[in-house]
Amino acid sequence: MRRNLQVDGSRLSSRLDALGKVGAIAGGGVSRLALTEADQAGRDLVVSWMRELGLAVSIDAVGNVIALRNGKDDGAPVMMGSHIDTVRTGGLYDGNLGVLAGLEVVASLNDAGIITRRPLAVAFFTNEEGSRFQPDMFGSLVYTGALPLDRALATVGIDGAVVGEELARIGYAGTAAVGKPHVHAYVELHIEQGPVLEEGDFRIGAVEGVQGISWTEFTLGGQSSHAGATPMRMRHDAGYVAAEIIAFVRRLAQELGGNQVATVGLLTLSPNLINVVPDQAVMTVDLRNTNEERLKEAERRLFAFVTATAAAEGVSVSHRSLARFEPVGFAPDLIARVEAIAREFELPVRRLPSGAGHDAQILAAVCPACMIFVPSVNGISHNITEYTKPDDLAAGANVLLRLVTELAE
Ligand code: HGY
Ligand code: MN
Ligand code: MN
Repeated sequence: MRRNLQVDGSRLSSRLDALGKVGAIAGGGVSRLALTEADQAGRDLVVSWMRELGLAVSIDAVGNVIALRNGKDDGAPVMMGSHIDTVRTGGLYDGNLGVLAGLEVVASLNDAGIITRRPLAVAFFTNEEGSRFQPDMFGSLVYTGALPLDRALATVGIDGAVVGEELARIGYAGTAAVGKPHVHAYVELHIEQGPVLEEGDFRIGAVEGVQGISWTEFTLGGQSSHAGATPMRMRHDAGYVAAEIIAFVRRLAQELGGNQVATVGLLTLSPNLINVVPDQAVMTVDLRNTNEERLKEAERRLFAFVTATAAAEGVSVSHRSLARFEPVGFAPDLIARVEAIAREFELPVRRLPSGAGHDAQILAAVCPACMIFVPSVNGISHNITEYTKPDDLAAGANVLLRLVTELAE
């Protein structure tokens, strides 16, 4: 294998820019929520590139797309992948980099006339973000058998859409089987989405694993009443309880410290009118920690606070878990290889945990898996100003190329 093989960074950047035009929103960002028309258009574009590169494309029953490059031998492929669905205020790189860098690795090997011993695969998994349909890492959970297909297809989104119907509508209700993963090893290149690499002037992150994730939806039931005529002593104000919870989760993260983070990202009041005391609030709480025991402590404190605050206001509470993942560690030998390859390429590298969830944490249950991070400028992501420098995109893709070709021999 030619050890000095490099990717074509400008070809990678031009594909990222082209995909970034699909579902483009004002200000330079992207909105391609899972299984929307914009997601369909993004899928169609990436599948066309996969076919242009001579890959055999398969679509499974939950819309995961896996493109295969034959090796000299048969057997399980070395897989590169990520996702191409985005949040509503998405950027050009979250997920897209891992998929398009996989295609760039294939294109570079094609240009060099190199056939690896093991087959290679480039995948994008359905609905990694989990914004429209929960849980996140949805497609890779089904692919690995961790989420039953029938439950996945019946999942109802925040807009009332049903996964199975949306897959059929956009033409990605595939026939390839799910729950039978066939992967020798999985490598995901991804932007860090936080400030750690940039703050330390590192160019590559050798990701140790992914922190635990706890997503809960609370439905608070109060009593609508007149904003002017109802004395404060008579109120059962669901909006007030929601506001107390929002302030509490910030304090909770500060009190627990360390890696603890806490977010209320979704809040819907009804009837949501200026002169009516809200009778219902639906809200989500996202808690994360690298330490499972601390994450459980955070959940315990949250539920105790919600119960007491709602009871004091005479407001009812119901809740449902939308996602729950324990922290995951990646394959130690692969983490070490990411670090060593970066050093060989004279790229400043450090180990770090991932703050965001990724498909790699799900694949890690069925094969050796790892991630390569590249810096996010200003540590910003899930924001239309998300940016990673072209040289860093290429550097990450070169580390991916080297590691994947090693694993494929
Ligand atoms: O929420 C996450 O960590 C990922 O963006 N799905
Ligand atoms: Mn992502
Ligand atoms: Mn994301």
